Amino acid sequence: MENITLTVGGMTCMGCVSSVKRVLAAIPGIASAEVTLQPGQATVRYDPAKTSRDSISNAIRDAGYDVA
Ligand SMILES: [Cu+2]
Repeated sequence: MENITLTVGGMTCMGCVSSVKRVLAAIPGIASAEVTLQPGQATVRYDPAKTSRDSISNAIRDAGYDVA
């Protein structure tokens, strides 16, 4: 398992946080995900054999948010 913290831009309310959490929960290989609004971050624990930092970042972007 690996841990990453991504800086997520564009989240403005707890609804956005819930949306990002939902997106992360749907990705196979993610063991746990914590999303915060202030600061806008997603901390993710994942299995690198099943997913990657790029895949996770792109899934968040597809949902309409920015990942640094
Ligand atoms: Cu929102």
